[in-house]
Amino acid sequence: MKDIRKTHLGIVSGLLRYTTEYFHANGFTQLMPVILSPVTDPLGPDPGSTVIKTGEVEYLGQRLSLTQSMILHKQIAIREGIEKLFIISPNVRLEHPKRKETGKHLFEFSQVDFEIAYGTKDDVFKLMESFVSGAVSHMKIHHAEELESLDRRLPLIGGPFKRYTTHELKDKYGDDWEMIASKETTQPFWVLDHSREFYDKEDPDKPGHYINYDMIYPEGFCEGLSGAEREHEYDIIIKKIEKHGLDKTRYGPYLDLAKTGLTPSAGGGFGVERLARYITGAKHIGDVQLFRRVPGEPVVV
Ligand code: ASN
Repeated sequence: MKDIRKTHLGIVSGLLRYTTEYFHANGFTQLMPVILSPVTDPLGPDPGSTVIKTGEVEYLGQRLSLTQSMILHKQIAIREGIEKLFIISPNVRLEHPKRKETGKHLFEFSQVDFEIAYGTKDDVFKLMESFVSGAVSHMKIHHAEELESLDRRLPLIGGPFKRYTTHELKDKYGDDWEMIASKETTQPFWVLDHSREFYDKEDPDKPGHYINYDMIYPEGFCEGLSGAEREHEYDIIIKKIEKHGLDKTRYGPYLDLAKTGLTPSAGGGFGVERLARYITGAKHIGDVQLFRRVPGEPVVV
């Protein structure tokens, strides 16, 4: 194996260890992932998405989807009474081959998905600002030689991160706001108010605005986390599913539970490989995977 590949994998391993310890130390229960389920994240509507189709398996007469994210399962777990949870979960998103060029897309990756019962966006911001700042300093101390061999001079970071809205960044930088704003800074930042999936909460005081957020890595590494405060009221969820033109029958088991009451929560998820790419400075995200899953590249093993 090439030395550089080994170095990347050593850093991924260090990040997994740091992540697991961080969430445990903060009182989160680690859950096992599910890979097949009748319900999964619709990942939209999102005009920017290039997911071609949802992976599906027919098994004993049931149509099961491959997990695109565990968001709906997180809401169900919170409803079951688990107050703070996280999962390192394989996500399959069958992206268009043109995504190979972005350097940040994979069609199979691992997401650290977490959720906090009765949490707010500020709880998530605090948790993640301390997580990312801690990850950077941890890696600089404990993986100094590897970072040196990659010639990665990783700037230290600290919270609180700046907060913007999608609207102000679009007005300032145009449609390519994410890349331009990311390249202009050495510090991660938050971008609030994205019009997207039904499970992200619409601001009751400002219809058409959303209490959701992305965390953007600096230096051109772009989006690393997305999350939100959640819709938990059945009537609102149904209205949004209808408005988005989604097939209600695909969400049957989730909706049955929502009808009997979901618990308010907030959370988010970040890709392990995107975090590793930012830490290592890898040119392409596929370089931090041992078994590459890059859209448009044949799968070797
Ligand atoms: N994990 C994200 C969340 O918690 C959802 C996603 O990955 N699409 O909101």
